[in-house]
Amino acid sequence: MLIPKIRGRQRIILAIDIIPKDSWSCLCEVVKVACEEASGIKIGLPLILSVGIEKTRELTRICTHTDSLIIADLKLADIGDVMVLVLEKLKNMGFNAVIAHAFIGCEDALYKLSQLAHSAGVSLISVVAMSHRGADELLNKHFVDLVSISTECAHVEGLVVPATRPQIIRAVRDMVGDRIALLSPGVGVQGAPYGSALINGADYEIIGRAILKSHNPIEMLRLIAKRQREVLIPTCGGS
Ligand code: BMP
Repeated sequence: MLIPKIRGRQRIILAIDIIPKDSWSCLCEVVKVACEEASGIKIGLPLILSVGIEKTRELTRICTHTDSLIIADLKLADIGDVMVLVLEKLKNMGFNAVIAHAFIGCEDALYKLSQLAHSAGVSLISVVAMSHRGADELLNKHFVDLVSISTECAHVEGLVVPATRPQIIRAVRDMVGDRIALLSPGVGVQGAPYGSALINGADYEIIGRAILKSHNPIEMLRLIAKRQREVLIPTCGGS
C-alpha cells in the first residue's frame, strides 16, 4: 500500500490510546468518522493492552472498507527477525501500516522489516524525531541521520516528525521532497496549534486526546478539520 500524499479530505489521523467517555460504542463511532471523513486511525499500545486483540480487530474492521490508514503504533525497535514476526501478527489484526523507530539502524533491522512490509502490502513508517522535550536530549539531534537510514536504506513510506518542532518538519521536507509522507503528532494537547504542522510541510496531523477527551469527539474532529482548512487557505494580503 502507498500512503496517499495529497488527500482531498481531512488530513487528520486519529491517535487512539484511550477510550472516550469510557464508552466502546462512542469510540467505534469516532473511528467510523475518522476513517470515512478523515485519513484514518493510529492505535497505540495502551489501547491494545487495555482492550485486547479481538476488540482491536473490531476497530480495524470498521475501517477496512475505506481507503484509510490503519496504523499500529507499537514503535517497534528490535532486531529485524523479531520485528517481522510482530508485523505478520499486526497485519492479521487488520493494520495496513506500522510504525518503527529508525534509531535501530538499517542492516538486519529497519531494512528487513521494510522488505517484509513491502511484500505484505503494509506501509512502513519510521520515527525520526519526537515531540516531547526529552527528545532534544539525544534523538532529535540525529534526525538527519535517521532520515537517511529510513529513506535511503530502508525505503520507508512515511516519517513521523514532531509538530512541536516545526523547524525539523521543514528540514525533513526539504530533505525528502514530495516522495515521502510526513505524519506529525504534537498538535493540540502537546501545544502545537491545529494546522501548524501542515503549514510547515507535514501531510497529516496525528491527533489524539484533543479529540477523544473532548465533550463531543466527533464534533471536535470536524472542527479541527475545519481549522486545518482555514489555516491552509492562502490569504490575499493584510497582516
Ligand atoms: P495526543 O494528540 O493525545 O498528544 O497523541 C499523540 C499521539 O502521537 C500519541 O499516540 C503518541 O504516542 C504519538 N506520538 C507523539 O505524541 N509524539 C511523537 O514524537 C511520536 C508519536 O508517535
